[in-house]
Amino acid sequence: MTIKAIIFDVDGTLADTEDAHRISFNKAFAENNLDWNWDVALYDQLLKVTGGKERIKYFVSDFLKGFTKPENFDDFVKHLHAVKTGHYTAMMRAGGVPLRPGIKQLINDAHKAGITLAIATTTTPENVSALLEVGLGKNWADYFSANGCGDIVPLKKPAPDIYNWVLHELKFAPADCIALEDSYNGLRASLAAGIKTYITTNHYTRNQDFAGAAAVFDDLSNLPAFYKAAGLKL
Ligand code: XBP
Ligand code: MG
Repeated sequence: MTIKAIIFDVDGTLADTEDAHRISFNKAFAENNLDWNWDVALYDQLLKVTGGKERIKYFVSDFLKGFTKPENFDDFVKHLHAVKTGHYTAMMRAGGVPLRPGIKQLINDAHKAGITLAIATTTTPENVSALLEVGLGKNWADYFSANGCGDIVPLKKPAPDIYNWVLHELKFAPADCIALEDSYNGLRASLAAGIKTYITTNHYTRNQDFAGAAAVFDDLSNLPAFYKAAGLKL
């Protein structure tokens, strides 16, 4: 099969961003006089739910005892998440998180070879721009033919919605594409969309279940090994 497109997950795949997210959530909680603190061990559990707003609701429902939800709970969560996103994008713009090993080279090699590139993520569009403006430069969007982020689909990963949205945008069949992911939720989503998927792990996802993945790598520091496994002639 000739690969026509590579679809990239963002958090944990393009860059190891989850602790920057975690720190940004904690800043937003403190600023709103909430004594909530998501340490690494708790955040590892909360990552079971994708999407920042959904994750806050999961925390309130399944981890908090005795918290009285404010009346307009949805607006309360949206506000917390907007404050969090402000902190996260500021961290990214301050050069907070570099792209993971091999990612920039892969994007350049594939783009030069005429392979279509796309993004499929549950994170917020502002977060993608802030990360990639630093990682790939201000014209970062020129590399990508589709940028599937956050709330544009009804269901976030592990649902396949964001990958199906990207396939529709690209007008490619699943068999024309490969996906690059970091997590169980991400893999479930891309496989449910019928897309052959390669995994690069990180400290949050390394012990997750990657059954069904085409291959699992620690990272892409050995690009030739990835190109060989994926059948990419770059
Ligand atoms: C990972 C996520 C996101 C981030 C937080 O997305 O699940 O929710 O943890 O970002 P990806 P938001 O699909 O790129 O791995 O607060 O913007 O959701
Ligand atoms: Mg991810």
